[in-house]
Amino acid sequence: MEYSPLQIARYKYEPKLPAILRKPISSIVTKEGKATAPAVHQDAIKALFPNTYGLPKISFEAGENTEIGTKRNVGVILSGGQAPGGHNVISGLFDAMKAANPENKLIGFKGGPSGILEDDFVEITGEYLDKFRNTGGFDIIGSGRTKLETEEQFSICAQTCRKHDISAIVIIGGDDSNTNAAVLAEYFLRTKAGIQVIGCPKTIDGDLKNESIEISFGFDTATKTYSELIGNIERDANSAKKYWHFIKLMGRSASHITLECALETQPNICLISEEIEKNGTSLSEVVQQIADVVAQRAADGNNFGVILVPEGLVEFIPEVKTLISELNDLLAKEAVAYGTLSDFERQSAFIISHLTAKSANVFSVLPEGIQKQLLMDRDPHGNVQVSRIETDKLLIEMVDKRLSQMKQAGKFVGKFSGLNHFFGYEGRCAFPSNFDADYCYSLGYNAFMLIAGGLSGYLSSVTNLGKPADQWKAGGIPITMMMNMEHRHGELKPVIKKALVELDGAPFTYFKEHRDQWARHTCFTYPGAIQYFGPAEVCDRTTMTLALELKR
Ligand code: FBP
Repeated sequence: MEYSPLQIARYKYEPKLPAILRKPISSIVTKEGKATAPAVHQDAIKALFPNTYGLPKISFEAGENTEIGTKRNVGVILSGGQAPGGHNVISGLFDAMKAANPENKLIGFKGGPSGILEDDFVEITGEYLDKFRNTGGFDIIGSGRTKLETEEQFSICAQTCRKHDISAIVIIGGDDSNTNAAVLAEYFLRTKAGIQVIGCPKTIDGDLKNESIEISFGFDTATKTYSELIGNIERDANSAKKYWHFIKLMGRSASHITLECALETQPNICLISEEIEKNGTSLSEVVQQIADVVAQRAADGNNFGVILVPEGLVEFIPEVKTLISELNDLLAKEAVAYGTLSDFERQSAFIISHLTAKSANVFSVLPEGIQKQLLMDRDPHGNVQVSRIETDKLLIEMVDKRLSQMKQAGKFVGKFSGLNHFFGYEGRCAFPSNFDADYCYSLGYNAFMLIAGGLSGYLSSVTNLGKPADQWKAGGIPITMMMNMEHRHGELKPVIKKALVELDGAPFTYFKEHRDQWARHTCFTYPGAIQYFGPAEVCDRTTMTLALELKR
């Protein structure tokens, strides 16, 4: 196998740990904080999690740890979409396990949660792991979107663990996977299975965060990768001065990625879904707002610009949101009848005849390509696959039409030529930035410390991230503390609350204060590529979102 020079250099990188975790492993002990409780719905959550409700927060301190050397086998699962740094979580976990007892074994379940159900595994040895240290991707064991949620699945998990003599599982995933980790932890305690469960906060989307989790891993690298590309496009736009670039960015529901990229690159327009929903802005109004900026810049002689669009936008535009929810119900209820329709003309007529008049109207005016995308299969969680809806193209088409009308009315004198881009998969497997490499390694190392402390139902937590790594604080947060009850597919369920962009938060406030200036003038900034070697102020810099949030 051939390795690139950067790969070889990154294998040698030594991730930084918080000071407490740099001590000899047998001289670190857990310290219990105060008992915790979720912010809302305490009674309902307590009833569902009698064994893991109200657990204390955990930190670490110096002390003699006589239990750490107990021989353990641990299982690890990567769940959901790729995020840079996953390999380092596994490296940190492995190194802590081996430091505690060289006989400890790490079993990686392959292809996501289905790996544990099908007992598809690989033993992670030092030699196997070394090819993945500090590199992007999840290819060390693969990932998947199977949900671990039924008692039958939990019982199979217990059987697989017993077969390998596994006493703890680490689940590396987003909000849904960690919710399921908490349910699994509760099941193992209730059935006295003797298996601990620890979660790690992963997702490029940045929507798994709260007071105790400052950032999910992967957000830092993914946004830096997209910002580099956006900056390059801005420079091209400013050089050629002839295109309007519409750039759709991943992030499913939340607009954190789009907002961070806007803070880094200062585009002319950046749409934030959460604001559009709050203001009840219609699709037609969004189009008008964009057309107005294009017209203003054209009046100044600038027939070019850059617009950032979050991939989840359509789900936040009120009339499209209602349409999607009607379509979800309709496609579920009428699956059989709908399945017999052979071509799009018939499918579309069937859909229109079953929607409310308002939604039928919204559906009818959408371009056929978008109509088809809205009817595509849902993901295993029942969500529309927003990454496959070409909102960028939709907006270009609609803005173009609106500008033609404005031209006729003498309100637009200029040219409009739109180009579309979608950045998503480009950033999910990038070499982790130093921040993500260090953060992930710490999360994994820390996950083992929680296991060694006999804990279950906890999320590995590393905070104080605005400071250099040696000042980071390591610990564990009971997952039940982050839960609330939400309606999911018609049922009230305990879930970790998804963190959307807060419109009174520091990152959005900063953006709001500057966006008018960025719209009219050309204030592009060019972040350039992620730097892995060089001065700390360049290489270890975290996101503006985190910096602004932690400054408050
Ligand atoms: P997770 O929530 O599992 O971390 O995945 C995030 C994400 O990258 C979203 O931004 C995107 O909408 C989705 O995954 C794409 O899913 P897929 O990888 O299945 O195409």
